[in-house]
Amino acid sequence: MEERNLTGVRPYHMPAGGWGALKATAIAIAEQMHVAEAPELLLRTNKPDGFDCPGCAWPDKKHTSTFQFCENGAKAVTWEATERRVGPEFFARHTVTELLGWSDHALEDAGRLTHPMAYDAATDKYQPIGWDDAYARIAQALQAQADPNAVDFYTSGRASNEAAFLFNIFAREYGTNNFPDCSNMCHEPTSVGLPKAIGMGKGSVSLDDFDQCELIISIGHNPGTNHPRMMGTLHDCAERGVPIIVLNPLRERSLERFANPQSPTEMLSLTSERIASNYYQVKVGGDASALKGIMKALLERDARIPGTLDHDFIAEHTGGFEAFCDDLRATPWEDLERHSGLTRADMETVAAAYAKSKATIVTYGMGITQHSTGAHNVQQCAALLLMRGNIGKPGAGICPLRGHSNVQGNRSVGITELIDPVMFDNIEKTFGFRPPAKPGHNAVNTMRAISAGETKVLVCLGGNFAIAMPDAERCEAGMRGLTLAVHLNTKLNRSHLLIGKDAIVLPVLGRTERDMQATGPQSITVEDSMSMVHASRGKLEPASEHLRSEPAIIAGIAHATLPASRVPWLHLIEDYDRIRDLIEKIYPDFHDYNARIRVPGGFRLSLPATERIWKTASGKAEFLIFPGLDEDPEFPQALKLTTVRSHDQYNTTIYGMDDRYRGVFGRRDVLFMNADDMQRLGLEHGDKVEINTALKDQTHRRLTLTAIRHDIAAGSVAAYFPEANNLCPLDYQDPESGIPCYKSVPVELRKLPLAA
Ligand SMILES: Nc1nc2c(c(=O)[nH]1)N[C@H]1C(S)=C(S)[C@@H](COP(=O)(O)OP(=O)(O)OC[C@H]3O[C@@H](n4cnc5c(=O)[nH]c(N)nc54)[C@H](O)[C@@H]3O)O[C@H]1N2
Ligand SMILES: Nc1nc2c(c(=O)[nH]1)N[C@H]1C(S)=C(S)[C@@H](COP(=O)(O)OP(=O)(O)OC[C@H]3O[C@@H](n4cnc5c(=O)[nH]c(N)nc54)[C@H](O)[C@@H]3O)O[C@H]1N2
Ligand SMILES: [Mo]
Repeated sequence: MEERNLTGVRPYHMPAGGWGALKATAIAIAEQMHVAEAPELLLRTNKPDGFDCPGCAWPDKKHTSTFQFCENGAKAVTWEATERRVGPEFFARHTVTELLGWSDHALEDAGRLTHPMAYDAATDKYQPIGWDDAYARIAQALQAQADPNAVDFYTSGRASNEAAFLFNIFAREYGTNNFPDCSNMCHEPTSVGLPKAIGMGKGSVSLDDFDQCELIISIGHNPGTNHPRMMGTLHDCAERGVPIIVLNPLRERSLERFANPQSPTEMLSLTSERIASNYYQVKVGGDASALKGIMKALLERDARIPGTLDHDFIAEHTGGFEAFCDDLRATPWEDLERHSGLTRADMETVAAAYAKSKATIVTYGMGITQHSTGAHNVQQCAALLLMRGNIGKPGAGICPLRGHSNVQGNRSVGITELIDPVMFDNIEKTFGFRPPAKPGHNAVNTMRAISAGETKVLVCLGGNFAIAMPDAERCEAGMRGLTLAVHLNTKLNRSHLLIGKDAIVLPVLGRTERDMQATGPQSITVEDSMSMVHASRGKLEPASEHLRSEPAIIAGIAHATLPASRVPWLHLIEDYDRIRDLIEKIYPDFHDYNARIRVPGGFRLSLPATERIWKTASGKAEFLIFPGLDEDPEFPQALKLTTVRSHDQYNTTIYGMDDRYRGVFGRRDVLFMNADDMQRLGLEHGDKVEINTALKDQTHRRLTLTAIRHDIAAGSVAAYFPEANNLCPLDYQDPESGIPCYKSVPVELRKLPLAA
């Protein structure tokens, strides 16, 4: 049949990267700022005396590399350094109701926030407010709460260590452990699942390990878009002949072929490097089965070829191996094939490649974590590595790809809703108060409490909480019940417009900007995906003279709210070294903090598993069994919806409407589908479909999109986040880690007439 010609949908056959990426960077710069200023700005990214790129948490070698070209890093930087401004005149022109009709792209594209603004119900507009008045209004609302647990403190992962630490101490002194954060939607399964397996909730590899590895297994991440600087590393490994095995339901172009914009030869000769040696299109939600199949094949191989498994390592360093093997043996191949979508031969091929490699890295992203089995999935990755002793040796290990550029650091300085007795003891010793004994809310529990009317005040250190969360309609209704929402942000977003009784938006300095305090310009510090902590210093003139730094705003609110506080808030922000001295007292791993961040490249936090010290209950690394194979045993026939990022977005920030490498241009209203599934359901390329969640929980969730044929595993469909968040149920989460299942929602489709 003749293929329908669809506007803005055409296949992309070029390698990722290359001149296309260079052109896209030039356009991004030209749209947002004076082209003459851009090179200087971009050259300061990720330099020892420059600022940390807000784009992603991938590290830089010794943080001293020459300029690393990165299209999406440039977008993140120029989006912040834009010349457009959203000030009092802007708000005078637009009511909140009118702004609610704008797209997410249009809201942020309007420019940088310049003044503190407070909502005025009479005019339905945000009106300017002075900083002290804003602090007083917030303090009054906080002091009015009979129960401090009626307040929630949300952190998005761009905040610096200094800001996150002050936020932590402020909220705990105020009297709550309610710390929802973006990590609850991102790598919580790593933070919760990995410690039980290897005694720490962070990655074990460093960049040097990538120089020495013999095999990379890459699962559920899209680095060409989300960690573009990682492409340079993968490209180098591929060039060295290292096999790269990919498990991903979508054929992501950058994982197939990549032209390195860093390489003059490739750029001039229009050549590129193959990235994946083997690409397996696992079903959405099929990773645990695929990993179990690979491990089962490995076990069977070990019976034939002794030495396949590292029995010495297993005996000396691990527990639970026998029971783990019994489970693998008892799991039939047919089940593993059906649930993973891979054949037994595929899984045996991966096992054979793995058995050949003396040093293997498993690297993964949201395709592994955002599932009802997220923590188990992470543990299966760890088990695969443990079978051949691939943790705690050069060239090997586990490499979770963190999201926001400092999401890992926020956790290291205490952003957690859980009770941490050591931290609480140190807080008591240092500040003379003890945080409350009751655990607080994570992100999902916060949204539940908001929609139940139990949370009255929400204070957000960055981010776009209500839009990033599942169940958009429920979140919106909940936000409208708040007494007060406070948002510290660089740009206007939809969460600011979901107003209850009162709302205050406070404009913050970005990473790129100079942060001047009483003792002079300040540096902040961040931690990358590989636990390296280093300083970041912005140099640009701030977007407005009214901006304040995140630490200064938190200190201002704390000072106003807690007049009898034992913390010298205003003294601390005069010189951020003073904040770091306190961080070191609460978290001894940061010892000699101020001295060590002054060394170019910074320092690495301790990672016991890298030295084969296992901080688990048993003192050994543990093989943990994943019971059962299906995430949603109730819905074996349903299609599984996964929600993904386009190439032109940063989470809820939509830079533009293209998704170049997936061949989608100028639109985001598509549902990626497998050709056989379309045929089975009587759908044609370009048909409109109504998507309904198959979960039976009394809520009718639906969305209309255009179905397009795409190279995606059978039984799996994909749509863009955040448009599809309405289809993700808030209560559908991993029981272990609490993460919402953004990457595996059972859905049913209904064909609509084209005119619908
Ligand atoms: N430019 C840019 N950079 C970013 C971000 C951004 O939005 N834009 N976001 C930042 C943040 S906060 C994060 S957390 C990271 C996110 O980085 P990624 O983890 O790369 O994020 P996603 O786009 O959500 O999707 C990841 C990949 O998972 C695959 N996938 C989907 N479902 C499954 C599954 O069930 N199994 C497997 N194996 N794969 C699956 C998808 O096909 C896709 O290739 O990136 C960070 N960096
Ligand atoms: N369906 C679905 N939903 C998802 C996901 C998914 O894959 N699928 N991914 C989840 C993940 S991994 C994450 S991390 C969350 C993201 O959730 P969030 O972190 O809450 O959201 P962002 O979109 O990153 O936040 C964007 C806002 O950050 C502000 N901002 C930017 N830079 C700064 C800064 O330096 N300081 C301050 N204070 N503000 C700043 C801007 O005002 C901008 O509007 O979304 C989650 N939601
Ligand atoms: Mo994330």
